[in-house]
Amino acid sequence: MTPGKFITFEGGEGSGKSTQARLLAERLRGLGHDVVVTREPGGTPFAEQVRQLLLAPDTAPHGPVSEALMFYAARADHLEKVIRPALAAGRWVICDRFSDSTDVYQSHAGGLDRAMFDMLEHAIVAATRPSLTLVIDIDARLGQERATARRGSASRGSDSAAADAYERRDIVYHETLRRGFLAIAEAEPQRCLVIDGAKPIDNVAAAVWAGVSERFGADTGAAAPRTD
Ligand code: Z5A
Repeated sequence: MTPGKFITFEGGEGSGKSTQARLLAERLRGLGHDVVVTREPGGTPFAEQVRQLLLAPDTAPHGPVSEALMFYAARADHLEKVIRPALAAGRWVICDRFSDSTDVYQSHAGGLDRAMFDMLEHAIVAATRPSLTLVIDIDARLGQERATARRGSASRGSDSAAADAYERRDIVYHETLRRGFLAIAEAEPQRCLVIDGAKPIDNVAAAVWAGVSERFGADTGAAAPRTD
């Protein structure tokens, strides 16, 4: 057991994971906590380079085995250099996607052999499993609409507006992903909490905070609600 708290956000494209990871970190910092916000693939210079390789549309698609090996190579570096040191130092770690994304994208939707996923997870993640996973669930079409709208505004202000290798896949694929995340949450209710991501941002943030407060109780440092 490490003294820190490990929280992951999972869900489909455009579900609002990054927005909610940022808002949760702000709230925890406001209570005086030391919080690391990170993401996968990414979180270290090496893992960010792997991210570029994996998301580049011109070299996609890749087979599920090569994808899984790349995601776990990035994850091994991320765990070693960022996540485990932060948890050992008692910090809160909030990660935008983690192993459940490999389970869903490469195994559930991509056909990666279950034994290979389990082997990689056991060898690389081992005991560093999240204490809480917030699955932000939305209709696949709504997620795609949000991602498309965001790309539209990004194209007016940055150079990263093209759809990546995963975003380019069709709606049936994105619906399969949604079912994959919900299946994990159903199988592991003690770790996972499903949040309705179709609601306005503040409502989703309130549901996230309710889940975090319930899971970590007094460790959040928030005053208990008055009952009088
Ligand atoms: N992948 C994989 O295959 N295997 C793995 O092991 C891992 C990843 C770790 C990169 O992930 C890709 O890698 C991903 C899976 C694969 N592919 N896809 N698709 P990513 O996290 O970088 O990409 P993403 O899922 O597409 O993230 P995203 O598009 O950035 O979505 P998000 O983080 O869930 O949403 P957001 O950025 O917070 O919000 C999107 C927009 O909606 C934005 O304009 C917000 O202002 C808006 N938004 C957010 N919440 C709301 C609400 N509640 N109402 C209205 N509008 C909202």
